[in-house]
Amino acid sequence: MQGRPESEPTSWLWQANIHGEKAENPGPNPEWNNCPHGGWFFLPWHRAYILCFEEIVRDVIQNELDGPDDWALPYWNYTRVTNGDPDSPESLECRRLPSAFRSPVWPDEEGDNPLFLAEPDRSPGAALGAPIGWTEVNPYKAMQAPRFTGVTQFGSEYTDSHLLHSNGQSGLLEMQPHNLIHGYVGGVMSQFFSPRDPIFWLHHANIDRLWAAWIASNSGHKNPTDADWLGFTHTFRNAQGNQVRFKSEDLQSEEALGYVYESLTDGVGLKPPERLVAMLAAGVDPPPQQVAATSGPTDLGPDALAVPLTPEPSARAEALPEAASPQTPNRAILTMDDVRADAPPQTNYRVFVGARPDHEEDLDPEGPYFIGHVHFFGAVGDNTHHHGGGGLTFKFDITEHLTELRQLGVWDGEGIPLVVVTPAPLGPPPPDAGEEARALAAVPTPPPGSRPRIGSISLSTT
Ligand SMILES: [Cu+2]
Repeated sequence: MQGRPESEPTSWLWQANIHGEKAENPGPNPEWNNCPHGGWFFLPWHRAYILCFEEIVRDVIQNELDGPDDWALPYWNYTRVTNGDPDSPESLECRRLPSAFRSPVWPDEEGDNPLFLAEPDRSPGAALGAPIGWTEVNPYKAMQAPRFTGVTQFGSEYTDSHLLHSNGQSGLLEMQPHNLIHGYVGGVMSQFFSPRDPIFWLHHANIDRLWAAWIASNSGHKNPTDADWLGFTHTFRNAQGNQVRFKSEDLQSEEALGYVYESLTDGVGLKPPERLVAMLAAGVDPPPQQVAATSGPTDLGPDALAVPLTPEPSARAEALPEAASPQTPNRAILTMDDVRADAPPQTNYRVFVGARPDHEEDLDPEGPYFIGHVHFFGAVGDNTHHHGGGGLTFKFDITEHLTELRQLGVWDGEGIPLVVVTPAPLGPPPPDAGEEARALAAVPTPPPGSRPRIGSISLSTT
């Protein structure tokens, strides 16, 4: 497929272009640049996408390589945990970019491995096999979501156009582990032409499996019943290069589509400590009042960065402590707007509120200060054709979080707690990695010129 010309629908590049083109000024092909993110078509669209890709690969394997006719696309089970311990050697192994993708040569030491990409097309950490942190992949919150539709639900909120790429907010599964795996692998995977990296397809097979697992795990878990979702048509190409169309309605059962997963119960998340209370903010009504904000963009680096927010002079001093009280229905919402980078930053970031940046114990993703993640998937370089020139938006409902900080006595309700942003650390590289590699992998460092940044940060109350 990689040897076929880009003009052929069954070529590697055409297939990747369906998701997103690499060109700065993409051409007018209506079948390209179609990936839907931050909306409720994310799951059905990607299911049909990997199904057609699998059919094309199987056709090559069968007819050109004389291989098995039951070849199937594998899934990368980075959410797998053995013995209930995310830090066991086996669990860590599952969260490394698989070794078949990290070696420049085939197992017989010959030739170029077509599954391999060199830096900077992948992050240094992923390239070395340093595992992504469990905190970044645990799908528990998504898998427990009672409904499909809604920002704080499994599959994102009502979406009127499938061409909504990133203006909307990702549903829980799309956010984690999906977006954070894109950010961990980095390089090509952090951009909309991510399917050029072969690991893309195994990543999405696992996301697809988790959708099937969510449906199978609870009879109350249902796909949308709205005609706008059910009736939406997704267009792809089959192994003969012909157009094939699927309605979301016809993409609800993997068995009906002719495939099953080895397991729908392996790697579906572990209950995190009770205090992980911050969540994506749903549509907020009435419109929130801003109580504090940054005055300019915040550039992120390799170190924990404290971002002070300046109080809004017109805001009532009691607005924030009122919201952070179990006795009032008011909410406190932290919003990060225009999150973007000029080149792949090769790391995800963790966000804390109320933490002391120089106290490592405060920067614990299971501690009371952690509120969530920011990533740069689809907001790298010139993405104007994808989301109107703006970067990504993240909203966190930190109401319960602030209430807990008051109860713990680390915030007195006066003043604005510090926002602290720090790169998400990776686990130890494989034992055979060199000393230099270990040092490199331990602290993810955005490459010079990548300039990951948050355009503005604001704190609002309802
Ligand atoms: Cu993806």
